[in-house]
Amino acid sequence: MRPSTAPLPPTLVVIPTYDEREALPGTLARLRDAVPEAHALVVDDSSPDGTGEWADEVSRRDDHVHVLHRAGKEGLGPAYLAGFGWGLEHGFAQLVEMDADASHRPEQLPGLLEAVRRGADLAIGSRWVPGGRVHDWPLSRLLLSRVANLYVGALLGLRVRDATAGFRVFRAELLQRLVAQDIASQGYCFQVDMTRRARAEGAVIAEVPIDFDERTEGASKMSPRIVREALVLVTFWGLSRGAQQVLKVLH
Ligand SMILES: Nc1nc2c(ncn2[C@@H]2O[C@H](COP(=O)(O)OP(=O)(O)OP(=O)(O)O)[C@@H](O)[C@H]2O)c(=O)[nH]1
Ligand SMILES: [Mg+2]
Repeated sequence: MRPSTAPLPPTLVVIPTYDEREALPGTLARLRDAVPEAHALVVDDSSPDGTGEWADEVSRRDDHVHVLHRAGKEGLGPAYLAGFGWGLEHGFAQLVEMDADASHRPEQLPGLLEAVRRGADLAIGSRWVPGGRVHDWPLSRLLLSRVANLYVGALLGLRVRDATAGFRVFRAELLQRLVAQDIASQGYCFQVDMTRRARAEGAVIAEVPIDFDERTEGASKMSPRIVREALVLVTFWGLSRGAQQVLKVLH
């Protein structure tokens, strides 16, 4: 897909961080090069390693970089919701989710933005559509992501190959409707939850193939607790969906 030359609608890239002092500088520099018109909002949960203070310093010399400080580590979902709230208040027309650890290539953001320009309300950078790739993941992580996505697909019928993906662009109008709902999920299933709610809103969802790189700096925040939360919530959502379908047939 060739990116358009039309001016970019006001765009905010929300980057949640917890102890990303090593990884964030490279990611931010690549983002500023790849899409210079876009603004970045670092949402830092008081990282002990000084990520937030470093981002403050950058924001003083770059008016396209902003920082939101939160009191403590509360998980990915609440950090994104805080960042989205800030972005919607400041009038951005599209809001991007991107990890700080360079697993998502900022150079591939124009492809996602182009999908929104062509009509998608939500563009998902997908590892599991043709052309999508994961580099340097151990077999265990590959299996976890594949199995999780097959499970989500079977239970929730989202018609999305990579429902746990964290590289996304939302049109502000859609996001406004989603954040008005009560979203409690914190870890991975936050992404599934947003996808499920976007489908329920009748949103146009596009999956764009991406290259996903294993992080080379800093430590993963993935934990058994996050996997458990996803398993329990996805199963619960699947059962409620099944029950609703049965009720519909009976009426
Ligand atoms: N603000 C905030 N950011 C978080 C929190 N947990 C994770 N993050 C950030 O969310 C992004 C994704 O987290 P990762 O640790 O890379 O998790 P992951 O990509 O699922 O796991 P890996 O593939 O192992 O890296 C990174 O930018 C993290 O710094 C949190 O509790 N608060
Ligand atoms: Mg990561």
